[in-house]
Amino acid sequence: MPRTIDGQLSARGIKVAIVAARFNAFIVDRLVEGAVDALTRHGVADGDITVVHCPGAFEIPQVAKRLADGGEYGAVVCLGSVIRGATTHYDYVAGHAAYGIAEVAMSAKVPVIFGVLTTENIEQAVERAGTKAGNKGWDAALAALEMASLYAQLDGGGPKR
Ligand code: INI
Repeated sequence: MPRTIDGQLSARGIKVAIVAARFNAFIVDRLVEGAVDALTRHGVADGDITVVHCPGAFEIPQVAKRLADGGEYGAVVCLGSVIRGATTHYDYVAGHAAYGIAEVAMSAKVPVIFGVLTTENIEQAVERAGTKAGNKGWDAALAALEMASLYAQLDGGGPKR
């Protein structure tokens, strides 16, 4: 039997930061609700969750970097919503958010999770923010717990508590 390493989804004691863009807040607020619900249902205390708001998805990477490097949080969840119909500079905003978060994630010691919706229209965003396609904030929060647990095993220490 090969040795396998899997992250667990229970994370009592972990501190989680959520970076949430205020742009398209009617969508992003639903993602934040989903993320907080997922975290608390899996054992994260309310008081161990911090939500940091920034203007838009473009600013998420710079805020996430500070939170990831600060040493206080065991995971950072990035939430936003970029809707193509709403802007001509969709590609710049969505691309920068994705590449920027990936860049932060690669150098951070803690997991930095991509929970930014990039959709063609408002309807697709609504579908992913708690209606027929689930809630991507919830999914991102679970990815954060799994990755924090995985890092703890791969790095040989416990998750940041
Ligand atoms: N920010 C978003 O988070 N989503 C969008 O759809 C969006 N649009 O459409 O432009 C958006 N723009 C703002 C951008 O993220 C920055 O906050 C702004 O350009 C200031 O740097």
